[in-house]
Amino acid sequence: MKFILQKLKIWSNFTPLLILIIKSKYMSFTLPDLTYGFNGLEPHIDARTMEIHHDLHHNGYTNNLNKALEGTDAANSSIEDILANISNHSGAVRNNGGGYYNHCMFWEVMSPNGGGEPTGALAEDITAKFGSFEAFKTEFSAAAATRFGSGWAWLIVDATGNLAVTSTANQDNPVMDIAEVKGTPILCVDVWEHAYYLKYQNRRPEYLTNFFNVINWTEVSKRFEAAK
Ligand code: MN3
Repeated sequence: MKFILQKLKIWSNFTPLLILIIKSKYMSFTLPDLTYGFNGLEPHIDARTMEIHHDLHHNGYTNNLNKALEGTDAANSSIEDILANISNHSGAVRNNGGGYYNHCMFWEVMSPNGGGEPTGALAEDITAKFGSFEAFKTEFSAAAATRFGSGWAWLIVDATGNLAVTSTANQDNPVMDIAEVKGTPILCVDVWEHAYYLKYQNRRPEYLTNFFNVINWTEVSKRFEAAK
């Protein structure tokens, strides 16, 4: 009996720790694995850039987001909910929450089998909105090329169901309540120098031309259908 009581006492001492471990397991964001190898997007995006970008940069945003949310009411929220109310959060949540979300999407809208042009309803909407796929490509690339400093370019579905091209600074995105142009992003490109500098140095437009060779239009179409 004494032995059992002792055992119970030992476990009860650990209870707060166990709760903390369980909580941290359930209430934290995790770095997603890439569904292709670091070299999967070669020669358009080089393996070393992908490795550093995913394992160091995206991992950093993920860990820092979890740290920034620790002990707050939002620790249990979805990333979309956090971003939609970002004006109520700290700068650390804004930067790292954006960084977390944006990169999760970025990996998915690229593929080793990517490139070409979209088909179906998305292709029709792009032509209706921009005039042609080429005209869309020009507008999207210009938004990405002219974003001063670090940021992202986006193709979004806005509140009225229309496509729009936009860009944001730093790790901001169109999901955030503070965004100048809000909507549901269906395609994004990272124009931080860490996304292209090893291979392209200061030649951002060349990186953007090559980005079009890896766009996963199947995934973009899926996001388009869900957002409509
Ligand atoms: Mn990045």
